[in-house]
Amino acid sequence: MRFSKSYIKTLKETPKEAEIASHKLLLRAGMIKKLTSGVYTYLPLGLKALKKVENIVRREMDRAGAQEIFMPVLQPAELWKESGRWEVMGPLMMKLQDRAKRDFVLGPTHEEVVTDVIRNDVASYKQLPLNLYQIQTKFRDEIRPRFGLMRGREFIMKDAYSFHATRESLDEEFDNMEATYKRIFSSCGLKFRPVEADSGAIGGSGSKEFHVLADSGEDEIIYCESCDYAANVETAVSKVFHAEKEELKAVELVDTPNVSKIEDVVEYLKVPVERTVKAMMYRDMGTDQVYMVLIRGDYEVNETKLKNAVDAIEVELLTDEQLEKLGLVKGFIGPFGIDLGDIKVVADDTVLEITNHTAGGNKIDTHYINVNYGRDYKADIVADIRKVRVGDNCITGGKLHSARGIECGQIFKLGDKYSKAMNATYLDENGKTQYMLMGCYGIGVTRTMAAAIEQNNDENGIIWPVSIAPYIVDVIPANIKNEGQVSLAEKIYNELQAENVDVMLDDRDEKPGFKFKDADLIGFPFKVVVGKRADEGIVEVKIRKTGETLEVSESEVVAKIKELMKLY
Ligand code: 9G3
Repeated sequence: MRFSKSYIKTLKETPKEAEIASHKLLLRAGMIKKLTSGVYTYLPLGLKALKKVENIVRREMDRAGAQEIFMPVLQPAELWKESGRWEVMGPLMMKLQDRAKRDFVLGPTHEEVVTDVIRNDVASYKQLPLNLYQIQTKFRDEIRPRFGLMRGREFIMKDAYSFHATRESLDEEFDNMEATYKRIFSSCGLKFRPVEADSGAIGGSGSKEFHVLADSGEDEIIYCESCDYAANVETAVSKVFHAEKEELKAVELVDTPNVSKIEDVVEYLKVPVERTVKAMMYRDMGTDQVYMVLIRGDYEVNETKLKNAVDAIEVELLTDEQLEKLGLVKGFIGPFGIDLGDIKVVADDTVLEITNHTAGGNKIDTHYINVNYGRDYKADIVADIRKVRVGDNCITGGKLHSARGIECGQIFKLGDKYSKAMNATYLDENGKTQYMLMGCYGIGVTRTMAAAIEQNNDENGIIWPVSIAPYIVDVIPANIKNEGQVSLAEKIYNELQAENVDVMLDDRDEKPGFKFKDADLIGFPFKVVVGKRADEGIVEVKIRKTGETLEVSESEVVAKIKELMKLY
């Protein structure tokens, strides 16, 4: 491509609304242009990189035995009513009506559509297993679209859906997709980690996320320094050390004037924090059920685990006035010596291991000591609802660390959630009607492209991995008025094109420095500068990632570039 002919508008200034590197650089390099909040146009350079990511995904999904289809964006509401998700997804769904006032949704995901496709076609176990995928635009009306392509309202996802007659077959495909995702993210030149994840609203059991590691990542990943355990903090678990068991003592109400924070209770009552229990008051936002959540004083409640324990879509802490209305004394709430009414108690499972623990006295400036679970109170629900802490021990013993991650992929075992709701059945080998088992597998293609920039940039701009760079080489004649330089540059440009190397020729009538800055901003992996030594047949090959400059004779340039392409 000739630069002088291409539609590339680089920006000197960073648009003020851009906060993270990829958002700034995609705009400055002229790769995307915002249409409206969370909605972007992909300009030629941006689209070329996007297509490279898509084609890596496509190549590996085909290789994994999945078959590509293309499903509609426009989905009838009936399907979502059948699956029971029409009402519960809230304002995140982009809904619209057609001329006959029929309800539709712009697809945020395609479980309902693909299950509808299959249930009318697959009738026998002989047709299973099946893995269908698409690379398609999705719509989700995010409250706060931000970070450019990282969290848009219209974005491109590869979403795949597999159908199985047995659990073993589903487990096999889940592992096949995990291996495939590793190949995809490696081929994109990304540093990533697969982590245990929460199945969330999608339901089903067993899910893994693939995080591209970057400080700007929205997610916190917990990982063990000595084994390969890694999990999203939402589901991560760790080893717990309990205070040693004591003889049960009698409960006692003690005055603790103005002592409510855990560290003050520990100080005032001279008890180890492992022998304290705090009560947090939560509300299920769907059912309004109030929960008294009990957890050891040195841990924090993990709201994702709590939601799963009480089967809520969303939970939130009660406000001060809601506490008052319930007659609860903020800072001194506890499970003992109180009429709970229809408040349900949820206890983190560590609470059951503590003998003679403290608890709120349910009266201002008081606490109970020597409270014992079982003897003095019971919980309605007992579960691990704690947030692991950096420095905790992994269940295998090693220390747990944390890193920031950008979730670029997620794979799920759905089970029969959708096939049951939508009656997708098949006849098994005994002629018996069975529900299919499903898996689903997503990759945020546009998000992955942005994540690649988060991981590969410096103060001059983007540093594209060769595999997804819009162009691999930028051939730059240093002086456009110098016949010799221009014709050698053209010669090298044509040779690289003949070798199917994506090459840009910067034939603009601009100073070399101007062209170098553009080349570094856009992030071409290599520059070939045809300058002063052109008449000796010597050109410079500059490597964007390392800043290295190699003197190469013109006859060696193509071979050198092809050799370097294997390394970056
Ligand atoms: C919705 C809306 C937003 C959503 C969903 C549904 C996320 C929804 C989860 C998934 C699960 C998998 C197939 C590919 C891999 C991910 N946000 N999810 O189901 F209606 Cl508005 O999308 N889907």
